[in-house]
Amino acid sequence: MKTGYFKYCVVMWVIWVCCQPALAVVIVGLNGAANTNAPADDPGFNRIGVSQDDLSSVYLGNSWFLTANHNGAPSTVNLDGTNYTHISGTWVQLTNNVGGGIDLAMFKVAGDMPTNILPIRSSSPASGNNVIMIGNGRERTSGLKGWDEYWEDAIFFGFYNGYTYDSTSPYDTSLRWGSNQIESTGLSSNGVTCFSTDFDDNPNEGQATPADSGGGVFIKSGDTWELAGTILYIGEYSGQPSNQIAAFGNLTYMADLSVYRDQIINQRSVTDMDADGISDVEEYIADTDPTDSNSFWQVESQLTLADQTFTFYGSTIRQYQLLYTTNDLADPGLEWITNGTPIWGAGTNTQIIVTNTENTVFYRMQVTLP
Ligand SMILES: [Ca+2]
Ligand SMILES: [Ca+2]
Ligand SMILES: [Ca+2]
Repeated sequence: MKTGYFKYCVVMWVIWVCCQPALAVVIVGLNGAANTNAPADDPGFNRIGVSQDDLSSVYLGNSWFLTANHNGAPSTVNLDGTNYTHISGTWVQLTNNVGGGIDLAMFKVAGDMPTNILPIRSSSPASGNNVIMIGNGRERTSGLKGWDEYWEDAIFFGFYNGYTYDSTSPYDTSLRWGSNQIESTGLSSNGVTCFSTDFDDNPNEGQATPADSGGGVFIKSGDTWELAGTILYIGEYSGQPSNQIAAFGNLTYMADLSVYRDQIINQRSVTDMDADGISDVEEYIADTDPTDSNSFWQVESQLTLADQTFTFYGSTIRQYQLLYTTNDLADPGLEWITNGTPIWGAGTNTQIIVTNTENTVFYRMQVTLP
């Protein structure tokens, strides 16, 4: 068996076993299209993010996502029906115990995110543990098929059996869950500590397919579902047509997140990556660099008898609104009033000039996403 390495990775294959009628309760049809809604005992179906390129990730909390490093940084992520923008510069590759980069990465998005924090498993799972894997992988298109030992279509009984992926371009993908049991633990794949599952002909059994990389693997501990793994690679048979078939006996490799748990939790707690006092989300709104402590938004003002001139670096993709008040700043009824309409930033020396007719007036500048 060889270990395939795919720059995209998982659809969950749903297996129908016709001699077990009880399975009809959980499997909707023969075409593999089921399991696109959360299972009754939901480990976190709505925590799986889908990038603009249909790649998978998991929302950890505090605006941070975890994914496969080989997915690359997304521009947007859809989570539970809402699109969020990746905050440029927040992509962080995780490392092994000697500081080398591994195939896991975290990134942050802007927007009003769910506040609950996803529990991460603290110990390596054991062989036989039940898992639920969820990813936005490629659809399967065939019913159960058989191939001979040369991977030609079998006439009667297959030497290999399984399903073919959707081969249209662009590929169809779906967010889907599948179940499985852990086969092996303590594996090292591309320098990542992994565990694996084996694709068997069982109801709801899942196997990763392209675009599932970065998807989540959950294990229930007591009453709590914990994130235990990140889907990374597929193991195919030697000679198997690469990246086209999910055959029984194929493997899915998942990063064992208990090994990287401290690193993930530390990164998830970061709100101001460059420690310049301006949070990453505020820097995104101001279009400044969240990884450069010398980059943050500030306004200079110049007062003359007639005019006030406010000068600042204004991003050309952000708008700026001056507000003022004649209240005392300690006034509980303090009210900020807009001065004119928002202007677009114009780079260095963006200016707003006002002619003041008040005895006492306070100003405030606001930067907004257009
Ligand atoms: Ca299995
Ligand atoms: Ca900052
Ligand atoms: Ca900064």
